[in-house]
Amino acid sequence: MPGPVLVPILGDQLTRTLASLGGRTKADTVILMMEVCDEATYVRHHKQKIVLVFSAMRHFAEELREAGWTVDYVRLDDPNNAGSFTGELARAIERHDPRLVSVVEAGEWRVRQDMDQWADKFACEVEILRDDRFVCSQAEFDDWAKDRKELRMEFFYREMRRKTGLLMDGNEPAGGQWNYDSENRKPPKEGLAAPERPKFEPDGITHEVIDLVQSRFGDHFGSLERFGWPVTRVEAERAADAFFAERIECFGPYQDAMIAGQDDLFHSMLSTSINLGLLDPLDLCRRAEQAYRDGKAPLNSVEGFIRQIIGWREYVRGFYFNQMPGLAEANALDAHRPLPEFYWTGETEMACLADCIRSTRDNAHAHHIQRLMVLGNFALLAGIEPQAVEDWFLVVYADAYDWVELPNVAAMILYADGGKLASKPYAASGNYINKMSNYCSGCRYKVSQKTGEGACPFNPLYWHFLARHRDRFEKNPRIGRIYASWDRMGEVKQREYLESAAAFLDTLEPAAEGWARQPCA
Ligand code: FAD
Ligand code: DLZ
Ligand code: SF4
Repeated sequence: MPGPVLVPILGDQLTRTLASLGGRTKADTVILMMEVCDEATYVRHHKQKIVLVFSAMRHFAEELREAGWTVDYVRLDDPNNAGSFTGELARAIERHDPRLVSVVEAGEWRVRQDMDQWADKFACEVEILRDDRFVCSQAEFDDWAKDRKELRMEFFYREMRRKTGLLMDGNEPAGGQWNYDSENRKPPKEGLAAPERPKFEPDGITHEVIDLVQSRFGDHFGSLERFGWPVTRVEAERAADAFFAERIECFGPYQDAMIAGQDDLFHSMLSTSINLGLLDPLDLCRRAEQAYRDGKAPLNSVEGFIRQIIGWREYVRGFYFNQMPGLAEANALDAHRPLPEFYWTGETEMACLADCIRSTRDNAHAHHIQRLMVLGNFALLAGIEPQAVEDWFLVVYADAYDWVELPNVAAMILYADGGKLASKPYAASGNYINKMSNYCSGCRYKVSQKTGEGACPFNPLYWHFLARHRDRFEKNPRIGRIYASWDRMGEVKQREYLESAAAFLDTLEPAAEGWARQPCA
């Protein structure tokens, strides 16, 4: 008798329609799911992320078993646990003697490298299938990218709109424009409040995982108290229903707004579920379009939401595999300052950073504009070493996977790729944060003060950044003109800016070693 087909399903592949399950018969298939120490500790993930992934994996295994599949589930506390995907696959091959291992390509470069060795390592046949949960295949992205001097999301996004037919009226974009971003930059008005998103009470499975994570990874960053992420498809669907019913209308206009203490605002908070595979991104886009077609949501909100998914999400994934492995080492701006300690402790008098780090610690989440224009902007202006910033972003967010975190951090916020992904760095002074948030009114620094003791640190840091990278950005069509303002200031004012920035940078305590990475115990 030939052995069964062995189907390994990784922690971010929790999708019933996964390509490796297509056309399989239940009697002839063993599904392998593995909790392994390597994955829990290649960076010291936020505790909520480990709970989320393990709990979602255990619930998914239950769901598959209830549907009649045979699932071989290896728990982290199995005394024989080999600690790695490859080690566990070797043990499973001994147990089941499969005729074929069929697996969907891993989302992370690191794991893909290991997976590529499996065919040589093991005696049985190994097939690696394309992850068809993305609209754009890698071959298609590479083909789109190959003769372009610059890769720009906007043009890629239009291709994806045409390909999916989303928000298309024939050959034309719905409403006559491709992009309604100019309507999506409203500052938060006084009293603006978003409805609370649903939180999901931990059940028995989640509680068991919480205990495991407390005992094995209790010293990792972050708090578990507020854990309320969807861990099943049903919960994730409920979270999506609530977004479409209550928050999508304001999603667009207030996409860039920030309010102290209001951690979610009108964001969907669906990235953890999409990235795990609990929600189908294309299906969410179709629901968003339907809301627009039914007159239940405005076009600027719906187009903005769809652009984040079939635009940015697809684009960064294509970009990641197109640029790896070099992207992980890139440091075009030659930035070498260590990550400040306050990124881990939240202990800073800068109210904007303190609030974003508090939300990150409590929720394993911060919304896009907090990641981009506060946490990211500071790291860019202060010249923090890209690899340290990348590690931080990979550790702290429940939705973080290398394929999506790295392009956003290295290329979008730090310009470490030298401008392949974005046409300019997202550098901003305190003015921007003041306009888009209520942070500055509660800050010990004065946003209107440009230099000297008490000035908002973003103000001198902004000019310090531009001055030190003048050679690179002076000819940039999108920000080059700013140097005329710098030149008009005159030497005395310029020196004040540079000295204020340098004095502030001198006060930054570098983070202790070992926050982000430690070997598997
Ligand atoms: P919404 O604001 O509701 O957006 C809807 C969906 O669009 C998101 O769920 C997400 O799937 C997608 N999306 C939006 N922006 C992006 C983007 N720039 N790249 C890819 N997908 C996007 N997203 C991650 O999923 N994982 C990460 O590790 C991650 N790291 C980031 C790091 C930085 C420095 C920045 C600037 C952005 C990062 N993002 C990351 C993108 C974005 O911030 C999150 O997807 C978003 O905050 C998740 O919250 P939400 O579901 O409420 O998103
Ligand atoms: C993030 C994560 C964690 C913490 N643990 C596991 C695990 O034990 N087993 C597993 O299959 N997946 C885990 N994951 C998600 C993986 O890191 C993710 O599937 C791969 O990195 C994608 O290449
Ligand atoms: Fe942040 Fe500066 Fe505003 Fe303080 S004054 S909250 S540091 S932008």
